[in-house]
Amino acid sequence: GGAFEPKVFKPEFKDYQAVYNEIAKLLQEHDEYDDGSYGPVLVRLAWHASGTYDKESGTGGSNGATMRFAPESQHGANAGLINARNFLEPVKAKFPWISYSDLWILGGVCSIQEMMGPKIPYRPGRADRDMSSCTPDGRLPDASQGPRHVRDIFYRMGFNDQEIVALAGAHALGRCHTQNSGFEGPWTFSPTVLTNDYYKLLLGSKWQWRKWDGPKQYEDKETKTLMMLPADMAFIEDKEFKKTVEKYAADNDLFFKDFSAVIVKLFELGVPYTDKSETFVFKNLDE
Ligand code: CCH
Repeated sequence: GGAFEPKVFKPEFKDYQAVYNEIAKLLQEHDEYDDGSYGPVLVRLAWHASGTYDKESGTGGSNGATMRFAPESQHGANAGLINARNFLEPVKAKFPWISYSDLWILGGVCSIQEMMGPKIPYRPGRADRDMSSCTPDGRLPDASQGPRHVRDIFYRMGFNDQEIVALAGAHALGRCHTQNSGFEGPWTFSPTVLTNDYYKLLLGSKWQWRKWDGPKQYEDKETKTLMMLPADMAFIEDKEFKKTVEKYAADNDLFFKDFSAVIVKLFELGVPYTDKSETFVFKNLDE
């Protein structure tokens, strides 16, 4: 190039690994949140950024990070995700070259791996967009509904029944908060470690309606400390879904393999990759 050509910073694997390491370090440091980790809410941010995708129109998806803006930030489904977005702000300040859209997905990838989940291959290439690309309300699933609604929502993104059930295993992580969704409680006893426990509990526990003033949700009869949403129960009410629940309950390796594949697909919906896009597999902090 000529003497006056501006030097463009081209981030490589090591640069993205540095961002990963920074997020992982902050996850360890900020153990004051919820069950000791921001990991679950970071996974939820990456999912809600991606899950607005509509395959017919090609709109929505993680490319754009439009949840930074109203009206999308104010959609009921996104309540509480400000905590995840704020958590990542210091990372954005330290690595200003990464787009918010790539950063939010990297936050999800890092959290899954650091919460003992499988490797999640990561491809950067998302560009931030302005508020004119905000998606309409109603694209994310409604927890009070059943199998029909769950299928409508996930078929719109391009997923099949097996993939829908594999994605739902993420509810091994985190909890519901009355101040966000109205629902309350965790799905599993170890909400900061990814396992196939969600499926095991769906099949193995007795579920009854919780008696309370809040929205209709289930509690486990034995300890009354765990919960399921009506939309979670869809996976054992429906015969086709239930077959896949049984497979994952019996085989954690199979769940990890399928979960990794399907979450990569979710995170890449609508992202305009080129032939030159590289895929990175990050080292965990303790590797
Ligand atoms: Fe979810 N989820 N989710 N979910 N979700 C909630 C919390 C988490 C539904 C409803 C809810 C996926 C699918 C569905 C996470 C990951 C995924 C909450 C509580 C509701 C309600 C929010 C609150 O109160 O803070 C419904 C309905 C569906 C599908 O039908 C998928 C897919 C994923 C990821 C792959 C994670 C993680 C959480 C915990 C967040 C936290 O703050 O702990």
